[in-house]
Amino acid sequence: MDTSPDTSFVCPIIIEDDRTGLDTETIRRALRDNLLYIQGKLPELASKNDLYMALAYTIRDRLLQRWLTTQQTYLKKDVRTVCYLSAEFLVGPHLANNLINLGIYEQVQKAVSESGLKLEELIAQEEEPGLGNGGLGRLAACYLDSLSTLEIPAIGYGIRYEFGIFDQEIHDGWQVEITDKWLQYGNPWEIARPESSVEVKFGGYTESYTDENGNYRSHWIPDYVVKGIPYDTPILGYRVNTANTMRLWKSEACESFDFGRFNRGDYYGAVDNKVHSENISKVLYPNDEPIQGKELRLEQQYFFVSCSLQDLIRIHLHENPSLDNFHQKWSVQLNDTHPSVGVAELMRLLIDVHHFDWDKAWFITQNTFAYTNHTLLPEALEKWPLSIFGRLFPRLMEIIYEINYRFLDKIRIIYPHDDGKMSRLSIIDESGEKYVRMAHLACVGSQAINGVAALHTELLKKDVLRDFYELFPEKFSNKTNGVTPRRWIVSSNPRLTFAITEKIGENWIKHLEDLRGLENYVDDGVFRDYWRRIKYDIKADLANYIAKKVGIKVDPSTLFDVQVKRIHEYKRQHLNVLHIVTLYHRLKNNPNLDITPRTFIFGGKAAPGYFMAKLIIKLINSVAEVIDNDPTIGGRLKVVFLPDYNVTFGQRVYPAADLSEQISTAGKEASGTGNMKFSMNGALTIGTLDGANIEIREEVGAENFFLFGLTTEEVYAKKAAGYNPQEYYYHNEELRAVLDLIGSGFFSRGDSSLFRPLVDNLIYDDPYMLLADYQSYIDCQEGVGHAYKDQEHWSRLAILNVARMGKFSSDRSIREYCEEIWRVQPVKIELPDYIQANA
Ligand code: 475
Repeated sequence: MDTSPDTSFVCPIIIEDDRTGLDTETIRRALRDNLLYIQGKLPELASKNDLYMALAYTIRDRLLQRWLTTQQTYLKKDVRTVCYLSAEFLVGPHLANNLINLGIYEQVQKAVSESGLKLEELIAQEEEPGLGNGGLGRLAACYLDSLSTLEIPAIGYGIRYEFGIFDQEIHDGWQVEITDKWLQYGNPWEIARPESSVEVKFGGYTESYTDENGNYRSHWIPDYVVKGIPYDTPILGYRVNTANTMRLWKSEACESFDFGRFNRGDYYGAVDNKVHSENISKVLYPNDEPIQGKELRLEQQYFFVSCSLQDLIRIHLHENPSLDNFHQKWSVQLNDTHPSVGVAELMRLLIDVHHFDWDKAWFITQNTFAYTNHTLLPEALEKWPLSIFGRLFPRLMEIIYEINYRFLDKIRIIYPHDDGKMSRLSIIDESGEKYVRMAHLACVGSQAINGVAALHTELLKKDVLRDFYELFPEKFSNKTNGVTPRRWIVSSNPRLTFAITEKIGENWIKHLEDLRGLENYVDDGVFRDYWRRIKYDIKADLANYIAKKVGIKVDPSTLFDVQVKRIHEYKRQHLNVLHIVTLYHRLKNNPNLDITPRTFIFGGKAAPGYFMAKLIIKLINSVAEVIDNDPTIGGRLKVVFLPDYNVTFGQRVYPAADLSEQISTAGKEASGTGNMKFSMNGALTIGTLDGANIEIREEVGAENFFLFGLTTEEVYAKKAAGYNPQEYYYHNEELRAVLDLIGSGFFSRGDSSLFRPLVDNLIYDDPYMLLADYQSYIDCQEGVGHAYKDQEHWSRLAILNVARMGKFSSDRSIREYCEEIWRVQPVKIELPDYIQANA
C-alpha cells in the first residue's frame, strides 16, 4: 500500500460552509449532519453521548483548517520548533476549551439550545483523558495551551495510555482503584496516523564492526521490535489560528502473529509478542513522586522517546539535506528525567543510523536538550538498575558508558585526585548495586537545567544538583511554573470572568498582568458586594454537587476550606486533619465556643501501593463520619472527602474555595500549581514558605497571605540538631489530646489499632515535621477564622489576590522558556480566505 502523499492529485479544495462556518445556523446544521453521518444516529434515538460526540466532531471540523494551515506554515517557513517530551499530559476535557479558544461559546450555546439541549450538559459528557498523575502532567498541558496561544511552533510528545490514572471510589472510607476506560466510547479529538509509524528496538545484543572508513562501530541486534503509532490531537491557542499538535504514541506488535510458534502447536505463545508489545502503552503508572523501578515503566519511557526522536529526524530530513543543523531547528525539553534516555537515544540515532562521528553527534545532542527538574524528594530521583537497563538497551548502555567515560575524564582535570567528586558526579551509581542515574544523564546531555520555582531552583543548586551547579553554573536557571487562565479562570469560572471583564475589558485573558486593574475597585462597596454574591452562588453550586455525589449537606455561607492534590505525607493532609480534630475537641469541651463555621473539603488520589497515603484518606473519611453526624456540632464543622479528584472536578472546586491549603513541609514542594489556581479564583492562601507559595506571597503582599510554619533553613537546622517530635507531644497538651483521640479509636469505632501507624509515625519519627509546625498552624488558622468574620475585609483581600496573580499565567512561564532556553520566535498563522476567522 502506498501511504505517501500523491502529488498528482490536483483538486482545489472548496471547503463547505458546514465544516467551517462559525455562525449559529451553520453550527446547528453541522451538528445535525454529524449526528446522522458520523454517529449514525437519528435525532430521536440519540443519547446525550451521541449528541456530545456530534458536537465534538462539529468543533473538530472547525479546528482542522487551522491545524493543517499551522503545520503547512511551519514547513514552508522552516521554523525553529519546541518539542516538549513528557510521559504525561493531563489535558482535561477539550470541548469547552476549544469553544472558548475559537470564540464561539455563545453561538454554540444558542445552536444547541435551539435544538432543545443544554450545552453544559453536553460538555459534562466528555470523559477526561487522565493521562497524568498530577502536577507534572497538568503543567505540560498548561504549557501546550500557552505555546499555541503565544503562536510558538511546538509539538508535545507523549504516550497514548489506553488506561489513564485510575478512577477513585471510596468504600467504607478506603480508596478503591477502578480502571479508567477513557477510550471506551471513542475519542473524537484525535486522529490516528498509522502511515507515520516507527519501529523501536528492545533487548538483544550488539556486534562491533569496522566501517568502510576504518571506524570502529557498533550494531544493535534486538530481541524484538515494537511499532509506535502516532495519534494526533490539535491544541488550539486562544483567539489565534495556531493549532499545535500533541502527538501520543500507541504501541503495537510489528507482526501480530508468530506462525512459527503456531505451527509448532504453541497457540498462546504465538500471540506473546503481540501481547507484550501492546502492553507498553497500556497503562499509566499511578505513582506520583516516588518511582518504582518497574521494567515496563522503563520500556514505556524508551518507547515514546525513541518514537519521538525518530519522528523529529524524519520531519527534519524532509526539509533539510542533513542532520548537521538539527539543534538549530529543534529544542527538546525533557519534562523531568522520564524522557532523559533521549540523550543516549539521539546519540545512537546520529551515530549508528546517520553515521555521525562522536564529537559532532555529542555537540548536536548537547545543544538540543534542556532539562526541567520537578522534585526535591531524594527517593523520587530516578535511577535504573544497570542489570535491567543493559538487558533492555544494550546499545544505549555502551553509549552511556562512553558519555560517562568522556565526562569523567574532563572532571578529572578540573578536580584532580577528588574521587568523592568523581563518584558523586558519575552517571553510574556504583555505591552498591549499579544504577544509571537519570538526572545525571539529563544534566550532562543538556544545554540548560531549570527548577520550577525560585526556592526550588536554589535548593537544586545548593543540594540535589550541587556538584553539577559547581561545574556548569551557566546552565542553571529558574522558570517559575504558571497555569493557563483560559482553563483555570475563563472556562472554570464564567461568573468571575464576567465580573472582571465588565470592569477591565478582556485583555487580561491573554495578558494576565492586566488583572492589576481590579485594584481600582477594592474600595467600591457595590463591586465587593457583587463579588460576594458571585462567590456565594458558586459555593451553592458546589454544595448541590456535594449533596448529589456524597449525600452530605453543606452550607454555602460557611468558610470553604479546601485541600485538593495528590495525597502525600509531605503535602501534610494529616496536618489539616489535626486542625479539624483540634476544633472538634474544643467544641466538645466548650459547646458554646464561638468559632467561624467551616466546611473542610478534601480531594486527591493516593498511589495504590502507598500505605500511609491510603491511611490518611481513611482518616479523613473517619473523622468526617464522626463530625458530620455529631448533633452537638450543629453544622459548625463539616468534613467532606470528594472521591475521584481530577481536572474536571478541579474546575468546579477552585472557584468555590475561600481558603486554599498549601501546607507542605518547607523545602519539599518544588512549586505547586494548585496554589496558583485557587488564588486566581479569589481564595486566600494558608501556607508555608515552600515552592511557589513564596512568590505568590511576594506578589499578593504579606498582609494577604496566612503564613505559618518553619522555613526551609529552620527545617534543615532542626533535623541537623536531632529533631525529636516527642518533645512537642509531651509539651503541648492540646496536641497530645488530639493525637490521643485519634489513636484511641474514637474515630474508628473503637479500633485503636487502625490509626496507630499514623499516630506513632508522628510521635516517634515525623519526617515531615507536622508536630513542629502544629501550633503555628493552629494559631494561623485562628487568624483565618477571625478574618473571615469581617466579610468586607475578606472580600478586599480576595479581590487583591486575584488582581495580583498576573505573574502566574503559564504565558509568562512560556515566554521565559522561549527567550532564555529555547530561543524560539512566534510565527503568525494566516488562514486561507475561504475560512471564517475566529470571533
Ligand atoms: C511537583 N510527578 C510540584 C509540579 O512542576 C510541581 C514523578 C514521577 C512519576 C510520575 N509523576 C511524577 C512529579 O514528580 C510531580 O508531579 N511533581 C510536581 O511537579 C509541576 O508544581 O511541586 O511536586
